[in-house]
Amino acid sequence: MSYVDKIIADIEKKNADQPEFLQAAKEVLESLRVVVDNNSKYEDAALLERLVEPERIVQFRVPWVDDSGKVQVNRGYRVEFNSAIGPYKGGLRFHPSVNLSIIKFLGFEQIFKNSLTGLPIGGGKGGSDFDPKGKSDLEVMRFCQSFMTELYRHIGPDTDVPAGDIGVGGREIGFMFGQYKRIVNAFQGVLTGKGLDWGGSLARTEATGYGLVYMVEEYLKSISDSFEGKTVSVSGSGNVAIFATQKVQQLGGKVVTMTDSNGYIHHAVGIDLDAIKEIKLVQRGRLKDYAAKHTDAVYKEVGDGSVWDIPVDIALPCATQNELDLNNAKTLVANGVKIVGEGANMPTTQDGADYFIENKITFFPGKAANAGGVGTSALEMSQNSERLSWSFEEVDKQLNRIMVNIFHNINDAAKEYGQAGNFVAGANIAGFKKVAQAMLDQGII
Ligand code: NDP
Ligand code: 2IT
Repeated sequence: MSYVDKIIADIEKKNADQPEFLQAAKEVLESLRVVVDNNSKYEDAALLERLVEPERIVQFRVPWVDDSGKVQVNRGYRVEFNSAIGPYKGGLRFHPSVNLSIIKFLGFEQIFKNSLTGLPIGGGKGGSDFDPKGKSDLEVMRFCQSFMTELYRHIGPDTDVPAGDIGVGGREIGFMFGQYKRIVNAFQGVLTGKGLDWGGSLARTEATGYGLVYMVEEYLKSISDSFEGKTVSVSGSGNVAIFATQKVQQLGGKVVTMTDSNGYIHHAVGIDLDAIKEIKLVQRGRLKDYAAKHTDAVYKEVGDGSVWDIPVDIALPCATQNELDLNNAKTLVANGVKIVGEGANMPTTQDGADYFIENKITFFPGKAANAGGVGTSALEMSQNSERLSWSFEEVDKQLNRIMVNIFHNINDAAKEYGQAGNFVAGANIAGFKKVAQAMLDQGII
């Protein structure tokens, strides 16, 4: 049995109840066959056994009081997966679906993503099954304060630096930062995605969506093409989706779809992004409200077809894991899609991703394509360390450079290992090699 097969059998046995973690880990391990199966130094050091086991998992109770005076209890998590190349870094997700499998898959992906940024950040992820939807600001604040009252002892600016993810934006980061500061009595860069007046970085809000589009743009440039005139579908209507749409529009493309957990809109003349921002960022409302105001847009409830039925040149899934399956992939390909770029983490199922690659669709996996968010978080950490803030143009330029570099690194790695054009293999191999070498350098830890 090969080294990789042995590890896959092992993780399947030990984590049988964690389908998302197994999906993410198996994808990476499959890519690593060409690296580890013919070089015994990895097996000799039990490198893969260590890589798939988090350095530390924290799970805790989060009690809080709702507006009616009733005590509520949620579950909190932080998975500190790998610190070989820097402090643990990765977002916090607040969504009712959150469980250990989801946090472990996200933490595992984060190791390789953070490595690809070229910046010194390890991999971690956390969150809670708390649902911010329908909660008052004060309920969200009480939850965030309680969450941080436990989390604070596990994190620190040189130890573990959380940020946002689904359900965690500027409001939640503010409440958590305030509570951390109050407990430790120090103003530290312990979270990223902070407000611009208290240690946040310009362009962090835009970074994930912009970065995704910068990567696709660099690829288009490499084939002497551009976004000009391209039709694009985007899923989600949160942070990543909104700023991916904004950058596509700036570059001359037309985004025709967005989704939320209730349904999707198809607006053939192009999405009115100001209206989306008003509904989603100000009113915290639903996409259905968009269709009410734009009578030429079509709104469909979940279950009534799919956003991926709409013919486009480029598809950018930016909502959540496993939102694009094999059937969706077949429809997109049949309708002529040329490029798929993952703004979300693992939005494409394994068979869907395989189908794109087999059909020579240019497919950018999330761990490469959405790395601009965490990359800019690392730039926020640098600014906090030097107690300075850089201009929007400076941060945006560095973000662009990070994404361009990732594109070329994953492209080169895919070629070096005989899989030209397979950016899943390229991202997994390039991300792994740096972390693996750091782990080898640091001994059996
Ligand atoms: P937001 O909470 O801002 O937005 C999430 C969007 O996705 C919303 O439109 C939401 O709809 C939709 N969504 C979430 N969960 C589901 C679900 N289970 N089914 C259907 N729709 C869903 O999150 P972000 O934009 O920050 O994150 C989106 C994706 O990007 C995630 O995969 C995240 O891990 C990834 N990512 C985020 C980064 C960041 O910097 N924020 C960085 C890198 C990756 P609704 O409002 O109805 O729930
Ligand atoms: O998935 C991700 O990369 C994020 N949610 C951002 C993490 C971060 O630390 O900025």
